[in-house]
Amino acid sequence: MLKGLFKRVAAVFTGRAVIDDDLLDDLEAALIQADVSGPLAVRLVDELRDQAERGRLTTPDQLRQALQEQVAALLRPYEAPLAKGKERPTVFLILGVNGVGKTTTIAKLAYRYRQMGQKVLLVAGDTFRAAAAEQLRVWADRVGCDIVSQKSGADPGAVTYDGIKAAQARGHNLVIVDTAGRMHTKANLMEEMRRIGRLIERELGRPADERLLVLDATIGQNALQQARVFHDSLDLTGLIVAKLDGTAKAGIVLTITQELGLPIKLVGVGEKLPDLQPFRAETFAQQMFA
Ligand SMILES: Nc1nc2c(ncn2[C@@H]2O[C@H](COP(=O)(O)OP(=O)(O)OP(=O)(O)O)[C@@H](O)[C@H]2O)c(=O)[nH]1
Ligand SMILES: [Mg+2]
Repeated sequence: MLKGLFKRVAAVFTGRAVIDDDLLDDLEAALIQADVSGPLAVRLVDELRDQAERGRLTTPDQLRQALQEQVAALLRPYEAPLAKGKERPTVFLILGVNGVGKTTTIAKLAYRYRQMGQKVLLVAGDTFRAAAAEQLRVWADRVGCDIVSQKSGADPGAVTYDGIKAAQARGHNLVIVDTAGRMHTKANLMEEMRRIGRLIERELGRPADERLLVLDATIGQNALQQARVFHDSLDLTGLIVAKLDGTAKAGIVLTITQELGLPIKLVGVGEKLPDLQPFRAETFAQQMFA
């Protein structure tokens, strides 16, 4: 169980005996500090105030319970399983800005599918950073899966092409394509990503089964803008929120799902291979006050 996801929100309740304006105002401020968007925080607290005025919530404890239920209800539509290609191989394209946790997440994903007995192939599509392919290879060895790479500076499209051809020839169930971290503000890098997306579509006869954006839960509001830009150019199928173990501002999860309508497919909760979990609205809401 993760702790402190909404540390400041949880703290608002300590030592409170009654529901009053002071408590509700502090709650609204704490939600915003936890990166819940302003309009959403206001809406949530207004609903709670309304319930309190009707006498349906009488203690701070009931208020906390009601908030937890609100959050679970808001997030429930955004739970979703990972897709499976209608033909082999299933292909996942993993995207995101620098350092958010893409490569680690890919290793965790590979580990997960290996545990299920699947034949997995990683594509070292980050040809930009010299050590990137090597980092992925170390993970592939640990997980016990295959990898396709080329020398650094190679065309990421060419590596991706090789990877798909290899998987088709050798019967892999799943191909996961790593990509270089890119700033969503750099149009040429986003165009390169779109090109890789088109190449996958051409080779598979369908788009990559998952186009997943990895977000760093610790960076706050900037994640929303990143998600918008990536979604506009690559028609994302979902999000992976990494580093959820290290944040007290998990409100960004609420903000992004409500604003973009994208499901959260997985959450990263640590640096080790098993530290990747399906996103569960109920669990997330419980963790708010853990
Ligand atoms: N605590 C924690 N750390 C994580 C998690 N996921 C990744 N990290 C750490 O974040 C750092 C960056 O991870 P990478 O996987 O290399 O990130 P990347 O997006 O591939 O980075 P670039 O390829 O440089 O763009 C590493 O130190 C990881 O161990 C997580 O869920 N929790
Ligand atoms: Mg990487």
